[in-house]
Amino acid sequence: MNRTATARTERKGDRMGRWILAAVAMLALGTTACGGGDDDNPAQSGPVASFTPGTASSGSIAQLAGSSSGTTFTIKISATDIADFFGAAFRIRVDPDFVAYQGLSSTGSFLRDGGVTNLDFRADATTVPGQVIVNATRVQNSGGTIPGVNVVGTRELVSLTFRIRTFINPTADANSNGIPDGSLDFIDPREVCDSDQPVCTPITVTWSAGSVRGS
Ligand SMILES: [Ca+2]
Repeated sequence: MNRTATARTERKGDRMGRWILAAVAMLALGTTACGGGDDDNPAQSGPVASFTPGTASSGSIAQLAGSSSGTTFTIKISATDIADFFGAAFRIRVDPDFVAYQGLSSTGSFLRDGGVTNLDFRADATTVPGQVIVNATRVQNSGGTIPGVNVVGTRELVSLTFRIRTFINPTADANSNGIPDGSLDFIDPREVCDSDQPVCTPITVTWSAGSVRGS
């Protein structure tokens, strides 16, 4: 170590000493050196989404948990013990100030069973602000030979991804618009159809929605 470097080290040591004294003084005063505790870790500074699922009882369509990362979360729209399931149409209402729709995935849908490709998966979140209008159905051919699916146990119909815009208390209505801020309620029109032709017979199901917290 040459003389210059030694001198620099000594000066650095002086600065460290002063910094420690300053820190001790702040502790003594009950203050903190960094007011935004997460400044050095942006990944932890924003809200994180936490989804609470619905209940997948027999004869239900329920929102179950998929993956989640930061503000983004995916819910699995799942059917449980429903015979001759041909298709479903429903809406999910969100509070648009708090929750934004991101996309639909049908990759894991039971409607694809048996290699059926006559399918129609759609989600429209722009026609009615705050409503995600979902269609997930097989499409019958002219011969009426495409069957419904006997759903045994709990299986995925589609996955929907959302993100939260801010911190959310799911049961609060902070913006006073009459919609709980973290709700993901199923709303009408909503229907599950069997494979009857030319007009399907509606299947009565229970609808079980979840909600999201941002904290
Ligand atoms: Ca609200």
